[in-house]
Amino acid sequence: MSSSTRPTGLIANSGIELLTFGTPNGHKATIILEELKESYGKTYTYQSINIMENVQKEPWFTKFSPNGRIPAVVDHDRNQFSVFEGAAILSYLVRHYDPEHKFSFEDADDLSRAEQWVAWQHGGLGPMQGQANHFFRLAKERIPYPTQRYVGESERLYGILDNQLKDRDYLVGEGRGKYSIADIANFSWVNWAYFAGINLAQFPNLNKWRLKEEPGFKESEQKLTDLANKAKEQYGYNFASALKFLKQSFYNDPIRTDFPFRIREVVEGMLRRVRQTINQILVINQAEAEAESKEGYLPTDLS
Ligand SMILES: N[C@@H](CCC(=O)N[C@@H](CS)C(=O)NCC(=O)O)C(=O)O
Repeated sequence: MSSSTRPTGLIANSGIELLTFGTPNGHKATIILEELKESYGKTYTYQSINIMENVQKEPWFTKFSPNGRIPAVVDHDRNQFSVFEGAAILSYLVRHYDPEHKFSFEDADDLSRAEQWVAWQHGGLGPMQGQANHFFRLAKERIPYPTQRYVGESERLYGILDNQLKDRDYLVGEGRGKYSIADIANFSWVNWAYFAGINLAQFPNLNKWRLKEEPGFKESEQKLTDLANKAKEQYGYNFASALKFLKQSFYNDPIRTDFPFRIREVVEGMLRRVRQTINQILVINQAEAEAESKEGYLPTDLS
């Protein structure tokens, strides 16, 4: 990304300002803010904090998020009160801006259950799947022991989630459950299962789990597929040339973590991420990428 767009401080003076990036932890905050916008008209301002350019380590940012990680929110209407850590952000936003408990619960026991599943994601699923991402896909070396440990532990956790969703649509709430912050926290990670090498087909209840079945979702997905197929025909696309592109310009470049393998345009944040990624891909240094590939840096499954 060009340095002229690098954020240097807050940009809003009222409402919520979200400081985030297009990762699973980032999506948690974006999704709840999008839901509050849709339900209550609560708009928010966002800034994309490019974690590959270490914007999250700068003093102006760590003032709001001391751990130097995204996401963080700043509430300009409450004296710039700032919140870091996804779980705390979800709780803060529903406590202050979800008066009808649309994404949380009035009942103390259900509220506790929702908090338990958010905590479970925060302490288990997120960290373990994060490590699985690293060793399965991103590490410079393929090392079997940590790969099986973290992918395996993530799969165990998916099994727990799958079991909880047996006979219900959402993690918490009476009957088939009610969509809440518990689902938002966990969905954000399950949505990236493929990236950690986790095959969702093993988990039937998660496989069918959707954040929400938007009207027209399938139709719009089909439209995208049709467009892509037409484009392939038009340009004589073939799979081998795509692989070559990935090898040279993606897997061998530090920006590889941000490639949209599977674009689910659930929230605006994801759209931003896609645009950002396309910009990054355009500025790839081809020579460096080729040099790295000579050092045997490619994932073996793509060579
Ligand atoms: N427990 C935190 C984790 C936040 C986190 O790990 N953020 C990552 C992106 S997903 C980050 O900012 N990484 C950049 C870095 O570590 O410098 C949460 O759920 O919000």
